Amino acid sequence: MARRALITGITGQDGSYLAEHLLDQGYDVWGLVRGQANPRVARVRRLLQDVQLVRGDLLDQGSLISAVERVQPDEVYNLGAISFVPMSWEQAELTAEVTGMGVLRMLEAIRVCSGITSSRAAGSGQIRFYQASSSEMFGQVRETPQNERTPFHPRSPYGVAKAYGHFLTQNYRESYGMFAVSGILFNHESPRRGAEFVTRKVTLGVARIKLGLASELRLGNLEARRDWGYAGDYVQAMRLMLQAGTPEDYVIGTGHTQSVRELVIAAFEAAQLDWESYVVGDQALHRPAEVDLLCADPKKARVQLGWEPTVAFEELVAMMVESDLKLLSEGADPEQDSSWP
Ligand code: NAP
Ligand code: G4F
Repeated sequence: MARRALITGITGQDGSYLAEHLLDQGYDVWGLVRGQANPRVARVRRLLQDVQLVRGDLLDQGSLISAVERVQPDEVYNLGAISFVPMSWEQAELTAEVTGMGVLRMLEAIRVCSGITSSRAAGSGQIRFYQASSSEMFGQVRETPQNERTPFHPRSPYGVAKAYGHFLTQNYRESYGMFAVSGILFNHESPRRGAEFVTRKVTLGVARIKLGLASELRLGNLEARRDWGYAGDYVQAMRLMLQAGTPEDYVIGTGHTQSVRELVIAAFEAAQLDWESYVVGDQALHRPAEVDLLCADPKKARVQLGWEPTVAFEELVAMMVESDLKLLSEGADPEQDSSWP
């Protein structure tokens, strides 16, 4: 019988790629959707027609229990979150509730539906749980590159909430014997990346300038460095973690790091434009506390899971510029959720 997966965050970048990957692998895929009139649900219905939808919200414990009871999943992928770091300063409490406490609610839904108590540990047919942890937890890094043993020093309410979810996942594994793991994923991007994140903001900005729809691109800190990979590669690592013999956490990244400035140069070059003629520094886009440098050590994932990234930084940036040029040329508005390449 096909394995059954429940994905929270199905309307997001990773949810879409993970759903496609699991469908390819023969899974029955269910997506948790929230809201009374969430416009992103229509996009999922249109582009992921084989995914079944179930209503629920990471803020609502009862809805998660009902969803798990209805779907009867073999695997749960918890990708739902407030994921935009600047928003976590503006709405710190909401971020803690969704990105942090949402993990507790999802784990509790699995525990209750599986009949697991402190005296009755998880059995062999248990639901396997994946938590979307983040390299933001490393924050002000203590060492470079960062691996599974690098201490955390989060620099935003988002990073703090992710650290809570990370340790809680570990705790449910240790307390109840649950197959509960975290993927500590470094930044990963794609043509489906939200327009608020810097890669997509830059590639959309370049496309608008190239097509004569804009004359400048306003950006914050150009010196921050990130380890950027391709989302399509990273969702494969999520599934591999849940197929492993033992539940363990893994760092997922490329092992390379580039600055925002290098991202900008690569994106403008991909459209044969001179970046210095268009990019404008904007102090308002700098963060109260910055994560200056992220660079993964993905050796454990390579050795134990056989996982490797396949798309290099320049290729990723060129792919995103090309996709945004096509979308805008066709008259689509990527700020609206109607389009999803
Ligand atoms: P994304 O595109 O921002 O998607 C976030 C998802 O969370 C959306 O589907 C959103 O659904 C859902 N969500 C928000 N509030 C919710 C709630 N109250 N209940 C249920 N779902 C809710 O994020 P992404 O880039 O795909 O990332 C997926 C996960 O990986 C996130 O947890 C993120 O923090 C984490 N992560 C991402 C990266 C990266 O570089 N992309 C790196 C490390 C970790 P709505 O349509 O309902 O708003
Ligand atoms: O693209 P970003 O907004 O991503 P950030 O903050 O690294 O977070 C992303 O990756 C995390 C994994 O490490 C995820 F957990 C998280 O959910 C999210 O997906 O910003 C990247 C860098 C920052 O240093 C920021 O200061 O780009 C810099 N930046 C410079 N100008 C800008 C801008 N970021 C944004 N969003 N917009 C700018 O105008």
